[in-house]
Amino acid sequence: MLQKSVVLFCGSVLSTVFFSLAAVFASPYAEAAPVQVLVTDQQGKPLADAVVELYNPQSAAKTSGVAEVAQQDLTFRPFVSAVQVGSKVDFPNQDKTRHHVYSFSPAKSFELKLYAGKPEEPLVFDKAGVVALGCNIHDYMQAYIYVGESAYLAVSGEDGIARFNEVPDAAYQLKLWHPWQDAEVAAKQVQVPFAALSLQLAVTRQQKPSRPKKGFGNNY
Ligand SMILES: [Cu+2]
Repeated sequence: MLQKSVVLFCGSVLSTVFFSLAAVFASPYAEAAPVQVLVTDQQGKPLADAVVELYNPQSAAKTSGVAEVAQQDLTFRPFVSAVQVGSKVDFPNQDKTRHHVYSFSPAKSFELKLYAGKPEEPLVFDKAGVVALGCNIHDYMQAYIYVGESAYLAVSGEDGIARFNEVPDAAYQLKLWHPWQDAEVAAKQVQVPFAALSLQLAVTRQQKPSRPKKGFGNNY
């Protein structure tokens, strides 16, 4: 009888220890939830291709991933991507033609001669900043890679919404960037979770770069 109560006692102590350990390992965040941010232009119209970064010191400690900027139909896809510092980016050429991808941006200066079906090693983006991509063979080809410090980065879709799968509850600096923005935007302090967040950004809209129509003097 005595033995049994000792065992029970030990069991409850053990489970208390495990629960406390779980709480320690889960720290500093208790909860994480999906987060959505709506980005609109100065007329209130949804703005696609806007990068939203949620930064705090913990967010920078996460591991980085792999991203892809393909060349397809003589166009970079996607037009805007966002990756964390230290991420690898692949540049697969899905066209039959050759591309010569380059960037002169201080965050990453490089050039890649890409042939169809011949994969190159992915490049590591190890400096925060915006990397503007071009192609030496097709002048109109343009794309951007936003290299952020945080693991929490999202690019808005055609509906203007930047979607994050899971962001731990905490205070963040929200950074907003768009290739067509009229001016740099100051970072803004936000607290996650939030019910709804809508941001307005003044841009000068342009045509998204894509393969020129036939009959305009091109012979690709
Ligand atoms: Cu090209």
